[in-house]
Amino acid sequence: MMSSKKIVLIGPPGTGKTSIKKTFFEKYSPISLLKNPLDPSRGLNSTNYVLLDSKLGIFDLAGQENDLWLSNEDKSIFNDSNMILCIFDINNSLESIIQFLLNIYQIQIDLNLKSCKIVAFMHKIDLVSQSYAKRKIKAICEFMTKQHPRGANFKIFQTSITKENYYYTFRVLYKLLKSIIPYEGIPSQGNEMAEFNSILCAIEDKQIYVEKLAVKLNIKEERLLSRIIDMERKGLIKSMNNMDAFVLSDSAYFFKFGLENIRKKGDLEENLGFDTFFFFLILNEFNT
Ligand SMILES: Nc1nc2c(ncn2[C@@H]2O[C@H](COP(=O)(O)OP(=O)(O)O)[C@@H](O)[C@H]2O)c(=O)[nH]1
Ligand SMILES: [Mg+2]
Repeated sequence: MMSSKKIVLIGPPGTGKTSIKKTFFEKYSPISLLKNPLDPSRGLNSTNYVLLDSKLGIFDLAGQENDLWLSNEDKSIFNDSNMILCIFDINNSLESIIQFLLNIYQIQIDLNLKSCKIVAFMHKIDLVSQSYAKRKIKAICEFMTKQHPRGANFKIFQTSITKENYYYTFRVLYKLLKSIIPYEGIPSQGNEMAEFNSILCAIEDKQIYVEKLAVKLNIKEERLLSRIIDMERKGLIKSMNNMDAFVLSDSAYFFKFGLENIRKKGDLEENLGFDTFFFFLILNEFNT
């Protein structure tokens, strides 16, 4: 039996809810999401994903209709949610962020969502200085813990889908996902995953030459090619015209960039990165 989990994404219009969902869960290019904004979403867009033995429903609530979701009639949208992820633009006003969070806490009480986690993302962190972000987050945390006692286990993160922040943001998501779905370590298909991981690590440029890479990894070209085709299916790689050349997808490239930076600094256990990669890889849209 698959367990079902529900995450609701909510926040003011234009904060990046749909971009986060599309790039991390569906491997859309973060570069094009940043360059060519999506049409503003309307209403409710829910998508089902499979993650290990769980079904994961992600409900993307369009910001334009917040008054509706937060009003009495439509609050039912939050029923049975395991997590409410409030996504703000770091430049949203402090007052509006706090008011929004208080509304969400009120919904949690009204609907008796006892085990539902409430998390805030201060998104587009790339647009501000670190000290600005730090001060703002401190102010929010102080309000939520001191002036508003229910917020004692309130969690808040700095996020962005830009190259410099992509890996960190996914790691935040990965930890949140792990906290709501049953997970007992990488399952048996882990060997295949390890192979994907070493392929990803071995790619030096954005371009991939199968022949060269096969030599480097000391595996047969045929085998490498079939792995690459699997990776393409997972959105990590894109093939060029005739299967001779491949490129990493933008999302995989950003992910790898962050992972390597952390490895360079030497403060990452090999396995931690692999675990994150594993989650990044296995998030698949579930077509019904
Ligand atoms: N600077 C910056 N812009 C972002 C980021 N994420 C999304 N955006 C932009 O924010 C705008 C709104 O994004 P969208 O996902 O449609 O927001 P939604 O209305 O909350 O679903 C788009 O122009 C995106 O390119 C980010 O991390 N940094
Ligand atoms: Mg949207």
